[in-house]
Amino acid sequence: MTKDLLDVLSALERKVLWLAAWMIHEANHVRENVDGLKVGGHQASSASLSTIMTALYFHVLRPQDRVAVKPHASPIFHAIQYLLGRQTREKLAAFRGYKGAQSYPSRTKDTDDVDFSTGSVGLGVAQTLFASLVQDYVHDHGFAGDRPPGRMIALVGDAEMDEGNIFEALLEGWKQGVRNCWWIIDYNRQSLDAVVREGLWEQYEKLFRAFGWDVVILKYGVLLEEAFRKPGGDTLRAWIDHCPNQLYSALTFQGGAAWRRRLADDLGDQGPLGAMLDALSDDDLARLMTNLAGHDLPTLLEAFGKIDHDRPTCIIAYTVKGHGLPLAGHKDNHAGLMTSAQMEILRNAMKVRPGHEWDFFEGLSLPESDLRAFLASVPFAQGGPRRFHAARIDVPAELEVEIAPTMSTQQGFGVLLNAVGKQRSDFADRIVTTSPDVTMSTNLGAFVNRRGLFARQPMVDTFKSERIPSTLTWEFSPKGQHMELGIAEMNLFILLSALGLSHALFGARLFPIGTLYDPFVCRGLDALNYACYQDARFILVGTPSGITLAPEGGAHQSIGTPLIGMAQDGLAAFEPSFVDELAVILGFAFDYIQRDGDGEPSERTWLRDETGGSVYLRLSTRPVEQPQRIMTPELRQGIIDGAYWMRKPGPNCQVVVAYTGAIAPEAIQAVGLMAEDRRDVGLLAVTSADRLNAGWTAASRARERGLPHARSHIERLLAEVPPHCGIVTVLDGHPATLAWLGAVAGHRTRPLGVEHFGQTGALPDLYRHYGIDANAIVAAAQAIAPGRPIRYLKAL
Ligand SMILES: Cc1ncc(C[n+]2csc(CCOP(=O)(O)OP(=O)(O)O)c2C)c(N)n1
Ligand SMILES: [Mg+2]
Repeated sequence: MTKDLLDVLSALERKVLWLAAWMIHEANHVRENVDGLKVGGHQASSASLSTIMTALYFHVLRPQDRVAVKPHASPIFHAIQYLLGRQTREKLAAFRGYKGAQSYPSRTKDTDDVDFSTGSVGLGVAQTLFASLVQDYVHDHGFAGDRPPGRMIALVGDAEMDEGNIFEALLEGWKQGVRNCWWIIDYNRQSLDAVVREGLWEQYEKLFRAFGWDVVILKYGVLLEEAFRKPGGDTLRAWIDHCPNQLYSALTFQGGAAWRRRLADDLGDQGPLGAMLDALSDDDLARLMTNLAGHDLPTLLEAFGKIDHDRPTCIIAYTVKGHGLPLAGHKDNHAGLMTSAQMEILRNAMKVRPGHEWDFFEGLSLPESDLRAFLASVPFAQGGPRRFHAARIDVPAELEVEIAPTMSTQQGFGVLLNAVGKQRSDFADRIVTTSPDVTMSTNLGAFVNRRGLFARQPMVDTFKSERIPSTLTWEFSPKGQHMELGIAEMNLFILLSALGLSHALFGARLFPIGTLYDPFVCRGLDALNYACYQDARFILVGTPSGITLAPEGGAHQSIGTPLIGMAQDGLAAFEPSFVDELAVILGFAFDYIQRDGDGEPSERTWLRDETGGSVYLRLSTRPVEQPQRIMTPELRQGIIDGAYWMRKPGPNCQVVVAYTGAIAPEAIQAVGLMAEDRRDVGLLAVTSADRLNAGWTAASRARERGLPHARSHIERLLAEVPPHCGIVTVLDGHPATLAWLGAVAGHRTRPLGVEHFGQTGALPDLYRHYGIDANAIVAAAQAIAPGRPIRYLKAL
């Protein structure tokens, strides 16, 4: 480590700190008249990582390394990318503004090469662990070419460690033999509200070691270490080691004079130590006492340089929240914002002239040419773009499936994947399945038997080698295609997020499929949201679902998931009734998750289908009689667009029944039961309320913006329905899912569904109890579609 390097890095750290402070200042003070809302500071929170990030990005990192940056360190991240030529001044000046640099690093909204979106604390941390597992997966399968493996690094807030999903990930990482993963804890001993408890680091240390991680504790910088070695230094070390976090923070905020008073009070006249401290000015004393390792470049560089192995490593680095700023150490500094007067003091200290705030080299004492040469040679910024574009993989135009006369969509899913598993193709080889301990019970078993489980080290299935009959072979190898997960659903979604970004992170296209019981989608919802937010691509299968999982019991019912499917951005939700529909949808999904166009919405559906996204399939274990029919191109298109007429309404139609999913037999039966008393009854099969609704909303918006001919799929379908006709909608889920159909063309509508939760029972009892059986559909039809009494109801 040369002095030149240290000089350049400390100059850059100053610059980064200044740029971050200035961008937040601009966001607040310059633009505060726009809406009167202050956007908060986070100056302090980002400053505590300024030194660590300077060391990493300008010296330690390589292009193949990937980093999840603590959300509030976003300004530091953007400032660094700016200096590396990957961020524009305009975006920095518009920090937190419309189309400006984002408040939290965002893969999709930022343009400066964010590896993982963060913001919901805890998720980015776990994502690095799963990304390192995925890195191993793609290397072992030969999908990564000759690209060297990188280190997956999380910059973690100390209070962020409260999030339970981090510990779930740790346990999973231990099981899977995680490596090439660093978690650097920004140990500033402050959260949002307060100062953290004493001795937290010891708990972290024990915990990480218990999970097989190396732990490196970086506490003091070279100035303090040097002082400790001088006569009386032991006393100083003992004092600072025992100094409570709150007091340390308060003194840091107060500065040199306060340190001097306190040390004198606590230590009295300590001979050589007193002389050493007396010799220092107030500023130098403050600098000494806050010389923590997380702000000491030599200590950081040495520590990072020493990690020459691939073992997972936790680095606990002591830092100061608000380092280098007048907010340093104050317990209320999280949202704190420097005043204009304080900014002027910082400006003077940084030697930045008004009007030159964004200039790269303003105020730095090193020659500009040296700094330019250094920036041009930063290892992290060598080579081309770090975000890869993996080629599209051909997927079969049609998925083969043998449909039994009666079967469930979940069974159909198993049969379809089994057939894919038999194929010898690049497509089939790139499927990777995963499930949180419900592999068997979600019908992934046949695929797993064919393709095996993934682990870097082969592991035999002892039951198999002992010749004990079992339906499932649980054999691990580096070529296996199923990633076993423990029950934690958060881990499922974070793994799907990592697998689903493999094309961009590692240049290796995968087709990730994750299965879980539908109600537990809610358990991992925030992770699912973040996976979609960062545009990870995967297929999620929620099965079984609704109250239709009756024998599974009331506690496993899912009601709101169809609404989640509709509302979740980046996720196209489908709920097929029949296996031929599922085959079409799954085939579509394999293509859809690979799309990355940015064109206009389709003029047929008004869906942004070119852009693609992830896919959610809500399936069922209910055996349903399958229709014998030919899959015409028109039917196929209807299934994908979200709906088709199972029975077209005639010109005098009085009632339409619109249904989704496993409840199809009840809808079909109800239509039959009222055929004699209501004319031309229509039956609308809705395979995706989500896509229908999205198309309708987009087409409406297009009309409002001056495209009068814009029509969505559902508008075309309902245009055939006479205005006086009533619509009964029904699904095994919340009735709001389809209730909006009435607003499309102004038809009177009665939405049926499930609003209450938790009753166990056999299917007919439950459907009756919740009012979604044929009888309830007919009764609803009678209520909203005037006409003679429906005989069937009288007969009951
Ligand atoms: C899931 C979630 N809950 C709450 C928040 C609000 N929040 C943002 S930062 C923070 C505390 C941060 O403390 P720490 O991780 O120690 O970072 P520091 O500010 O000290 O750098 C909280 C509670 C959030 N972003 N995400
Ligand atoms: Mg903190």
